[in-house]
Amino acid sequence: MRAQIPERPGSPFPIEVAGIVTKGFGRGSRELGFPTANISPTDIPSQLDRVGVYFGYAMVRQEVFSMVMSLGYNPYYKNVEKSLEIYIVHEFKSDFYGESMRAIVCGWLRPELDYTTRDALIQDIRKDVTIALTALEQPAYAQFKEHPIFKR
Ligand code: ADP
Ligand code: RBF
Ligand code: MG
Repeated sequence: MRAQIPERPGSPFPIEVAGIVTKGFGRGSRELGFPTANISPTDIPSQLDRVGVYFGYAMVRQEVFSMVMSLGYNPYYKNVEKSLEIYIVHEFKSDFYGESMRAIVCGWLRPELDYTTRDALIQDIRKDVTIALTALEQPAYAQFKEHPIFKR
């Protein structure tokens, strides 16, 4: 089910995302233990035409962190509207709703899946984080932490 992560990012990556962090249903932190910073569906770049789970880097408050991203309809929750949500691998002391976020999407992890239990979804997100952090250690991916969109 999970695709092999290529040694270096290939087309269409890297893809830039930028927007203001908006409110969602509040389930990420409350139900899953993975808060996700959502951006408005209108800020979803057209190159991101495939729903699923991705990884890369995201910047908030001038600092760049590793991230995993979910794009789509969260089949486990049967959302009607498409969402783009980023879990940043960092413990923040406060929320950052209304603040700007920029990201570089470096690669694809897997399709969005439905699950029989919430625990199974949580386990898969944990695995996504581990795989993402390993991939981002490779120089071909790590270089995007210094991407020009984070300097503007
Ligand atoms: P919502 O449905 O409103 O997006 P979440 O439960 O997903 O609610 O929480 C997301 C919010 O939590 C983000 O908008 C951000 O302000 C905050 N937050 C705190 N820590 C993180 C983190 N590590 N990654 C992403 N968002 C975080
Ligand atoms: N939701 C799903 O319904 N199916 C998934 O496969 C799925 N994968 C996710 C992977 C990651 C890395 C993250 C951060 C979220 C994922 N979600 C998935 C979205 C999750 O349901 C959503 O973040 C919460 O509902 C809070 O909005
Ligand atoms: Mg969220």
